[in-house]
Amino acid sequence: MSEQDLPEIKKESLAQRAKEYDASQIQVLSGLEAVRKRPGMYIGSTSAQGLHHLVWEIIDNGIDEALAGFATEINIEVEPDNSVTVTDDGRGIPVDIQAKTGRPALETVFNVLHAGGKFGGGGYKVSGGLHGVGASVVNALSTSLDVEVHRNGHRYYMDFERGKVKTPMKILGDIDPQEHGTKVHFLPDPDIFTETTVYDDHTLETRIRELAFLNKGLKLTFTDKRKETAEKLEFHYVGGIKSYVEYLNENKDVIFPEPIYVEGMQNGITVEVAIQYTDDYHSNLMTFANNIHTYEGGTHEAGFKAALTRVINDYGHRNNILKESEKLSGDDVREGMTAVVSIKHPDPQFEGQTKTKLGNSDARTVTDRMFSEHFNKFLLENPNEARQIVEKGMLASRARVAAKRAREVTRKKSGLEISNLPGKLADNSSKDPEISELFIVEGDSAGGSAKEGRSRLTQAILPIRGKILNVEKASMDRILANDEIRTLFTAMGTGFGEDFDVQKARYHKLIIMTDADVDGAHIRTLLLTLIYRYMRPILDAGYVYIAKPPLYQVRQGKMVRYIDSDEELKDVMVTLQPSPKPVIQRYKGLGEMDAEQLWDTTMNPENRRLDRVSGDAAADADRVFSMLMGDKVAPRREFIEENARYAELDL
Ligand code: TSJ
Repeated sequence: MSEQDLPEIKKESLAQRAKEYDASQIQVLSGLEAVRKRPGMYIGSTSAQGLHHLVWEIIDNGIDEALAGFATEINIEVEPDNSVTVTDDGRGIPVDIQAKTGRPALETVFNVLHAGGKFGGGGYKVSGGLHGVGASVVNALSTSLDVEVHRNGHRYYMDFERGKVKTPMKILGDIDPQEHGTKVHFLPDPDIFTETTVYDDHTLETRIRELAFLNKGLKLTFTDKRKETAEKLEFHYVGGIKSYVEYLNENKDVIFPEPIYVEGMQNGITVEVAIQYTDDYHSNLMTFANNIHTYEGGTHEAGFKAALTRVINDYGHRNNILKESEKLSGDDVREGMTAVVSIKHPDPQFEGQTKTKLGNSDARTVTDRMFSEHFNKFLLENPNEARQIVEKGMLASRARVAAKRAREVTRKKSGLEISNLPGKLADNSSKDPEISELFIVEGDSAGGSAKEGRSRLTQAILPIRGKILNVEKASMDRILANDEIRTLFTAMGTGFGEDFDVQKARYHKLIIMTDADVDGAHIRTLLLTLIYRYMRPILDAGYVYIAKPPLYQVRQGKMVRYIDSDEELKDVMVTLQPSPKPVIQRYKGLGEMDAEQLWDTTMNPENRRLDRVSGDAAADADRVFSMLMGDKVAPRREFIEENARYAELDL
């Protein structure tokens, strides 16, 4: 039937259709161009973090399908070319033609901005990255993306190039009508991700494991096909965050064998809490909202903390374990505690420096009520455990009072006042913390070069000599007596212990600059342990960074890439086209660089690379620190044996 044969009215609607189609296509293109023009606005940055964000965005779609009750498994595979395949066993993305655009829903999901979650109505979208955008952003930032949907007894296929349709949706063949699912495969665009297009297996594995803990019953698998002996790792926890707490406490001595676990829902908000005490002096509290790690805490965390403190004090008083006049502080009742709080909110508000602080006030009340009711019941039903928890808090309280008294006596001697700035520190001239950076530099030689090469206005240098004190098992007194550590606290200006105040930070960037070898890694771990245990708020505020002096620079025309390993260099050289000829430069260790080289490669904000220590690593860090620095010998030996191979490679 040609257009001429159509009745008048239909012709009009066809013309209308065509117009609407054109309009929607223009929207599509301008939307995707906006993403390619300012990728940072949509995925945070185009660094390694942004590269990984693409995977999280795609996985989120599968998790939504699982939370809606339709998918049970998500498989993630990294291909040898650093492209990624994600598969779920959900209903399959809808493929019907939409009235509004005249295009298949599948196409719209991938090339219209903010299309995610618009279909199907009902069930709210719970996961979703910081930016709440989805598949179309990933598509716009990929050189190629292909998708296969199993639905209605057919295998549907389509693909894209840099966000634009290459092969329109077609049917590849028929399948059993019972089969269903979605498979997405994408290759990140090196023109966008100029720093690196290489996925980090550890980052992927850690987050995928975490997602499995946070979504109990959901099975996630991870296969890194770049490895010769690629094994399929399976993460599936029926216990959810209760299993997470057990995992976090694996290398610790616990006070009671089973974590306490609470789950409930109110006003559309789901709350889960798992908590277990150990004989540690530290506490490890991780909170999540809609699967996002809320490093900066927020209302759900405040509600949990308030409930914990109140319930323990009430119980102690009612059972005459605590005197009427005695009151345990929040820090007291959290000593030795490992806890995970995870809430799912229909409309989460993220605030704070790094948009990882939950702002919804209803999350506070619901978390407080839900946890306190259940925890109270637990204490009543388990008097032995209850007594141990209260008594542990009392011990902590006494130690804290004693430490405070000791600190007050030695306050003058402790020299933590800023007026007492240490001589080794080469301070910067600006007094504006927002633009001020403190470099902690390994070795006096690199320290000297850094002082000479820095921007004096914004960059302060603090050289440290070799290994600092391992704070994991040292008492507060010993830590405060350590010159190197005191110097760092004085320079930061934040105070120590209970007096710690992140608002007083004199620098909003603390940058650890150590050599890319085993010693450098050890010094970095010691510094991070110190920061993690005693300066945690600056970590949560996103102030802590690791400088990444490159091993190589590869230049080809206008393109400049910094390379961290021989392996990566090989990979990159293979992918580069024959002309113009790439130029490779090898960098030496920090100590061997002169002031200008150090500035050019590692300190100049224009072209340096910094890794923000987000605490992405912190969950793992707690486990690893406990293992490396703690009492239990067997897990440490295992860890060192397992990682010896990598340590040797570094030498
Ligand atoms: F697999 C995956 F993780 F890579 C992935 C899965 C990636 C993307 C972009 C989407 C999905 C996905 C989407 N899995 N399942 C769905 N489901 C839907 O989009 C869907 C299916 C049916 C209905 C319905 O109402 O019938 C509604 C929706 C939203």
